[in-house]
Amino acid sequence: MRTAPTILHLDMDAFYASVEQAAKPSLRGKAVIVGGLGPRGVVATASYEARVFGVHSAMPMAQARRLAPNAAYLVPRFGIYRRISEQVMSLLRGLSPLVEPLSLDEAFVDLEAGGAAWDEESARRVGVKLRADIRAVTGLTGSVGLAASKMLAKIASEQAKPDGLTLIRPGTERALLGPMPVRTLPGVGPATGDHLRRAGITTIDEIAEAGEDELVRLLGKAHGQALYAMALAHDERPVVAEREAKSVSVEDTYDVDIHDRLRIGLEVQRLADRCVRRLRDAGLSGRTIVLKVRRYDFSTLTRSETLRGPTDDQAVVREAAARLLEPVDTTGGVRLLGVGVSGLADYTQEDLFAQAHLAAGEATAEERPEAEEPLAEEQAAPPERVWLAGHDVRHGEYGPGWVQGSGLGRVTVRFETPQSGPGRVRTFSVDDPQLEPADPLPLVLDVPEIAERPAPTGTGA
Ligand code: DCP
Ligand code: MG
Repeated sequence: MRTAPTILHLDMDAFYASVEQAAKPSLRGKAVIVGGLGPRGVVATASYEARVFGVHSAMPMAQARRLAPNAAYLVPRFGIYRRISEQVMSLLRGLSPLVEPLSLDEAFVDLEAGGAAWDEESARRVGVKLRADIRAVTGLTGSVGLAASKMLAKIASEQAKPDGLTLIRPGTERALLGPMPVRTLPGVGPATGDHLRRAGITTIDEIAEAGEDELVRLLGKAHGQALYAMALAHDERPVVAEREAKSVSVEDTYDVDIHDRLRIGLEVQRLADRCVRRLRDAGLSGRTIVLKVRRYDFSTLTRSETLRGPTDDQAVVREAAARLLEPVDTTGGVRLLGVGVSGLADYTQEDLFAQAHLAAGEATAEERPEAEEPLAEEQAAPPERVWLAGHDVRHGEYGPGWVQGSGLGRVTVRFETPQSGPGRVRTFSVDDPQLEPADPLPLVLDVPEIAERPAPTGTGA
């Protein structure tokens, strides 16, 4: 393991919710919950003000509404999240060629590979400047962890949250990890956590004390050994640049919404077959099967299932896709279906034990609420316009604003912009000819030029 804390982990704070607060002045300092607002909706994220009420990612929206009835509930605006993510990732790439994004708001950077840092002091300097640059360019805050390994860098950024920086000095890792709960380690999700607890192991020290043999007995060879090594703070995983999520997917948009459940099932089978052909043509196989369903109201749902091992088997993909479709409510009709197979999941993100014990028949379907912006063609003359809470609009007389809510033929709009003060609300008829959907406004107007690399303030020697 390297001897300097030159692996950086960045994670934006309450990402979707922070974007919404930056865009909508009236929501700053307030409880904001972003996610699927339909009956089966799930929380994507909650602002820190909303977390006080116990609301968190992946919680059913109905439960969130009970816990925080006065919060603002918004549908995600993926377009702007992606744009801001690109700005952040490009700042990271200015630091090093070795940038490994894990999601829209999270990445590892190998600072040593880029020559940006070589010791504790230079690493800290880079981290401090990065946070300031992110703020200047995006208007948002991100937390930074610095350590000598990926695992510790990620734990550090978690500790730094929100809006902070934590550096873990090489040599202090064991003492720091020891008292922490086992769930802190990458690859330990609820299933592994429960399993270890039943064996009397709740802290990382207790993993180390149990010894490798015991861990292997409890969790199997690969995972037992991996977990034991992590408990001793051994983590040699390199930062891998642009780990291209190897995935193949196909989708179809239908001219007329499909209502017939049987037909939907057949379409999913057809897409599964096409997806497998593409997979084989590319010489690939994957472990995660993904089903995408966009309903009549543009609400989009992605469900996935991870298999025990990678597959390019048509029957396996077909069956998994059918299983994923089973619980999906398609009353009202669907306008788009998609099937995909994606490559290996990063083990820092998943529960190793749950995965290992997942037979093809036991799905741990993970649902992510999505409400993607309707495609241009789909926007053409919908019979009745849908005004999604949080989405951008423009009114001929009052200018730019966002949908605060709609129902009973009315839509309420708050007229404010990222640069204005909190604005006022007005109510219109849903078919008011003056009101139209609009593009998101930039959060920062004059984005400063950031030097590609920090000015050298010392020698690399
Ligand atoms: N996300 C999601 N569904 C989840 C988890 C996350 O849609 N189950 C989305 C919304 C988050 C974004 O991904 O804003 C980033 O996820 P994080 O886990 O980093 O959570 P946040 O950035 O929201 O909060 P934190 O400050 O804890 O990082
Ligand atoms: Mg985050």
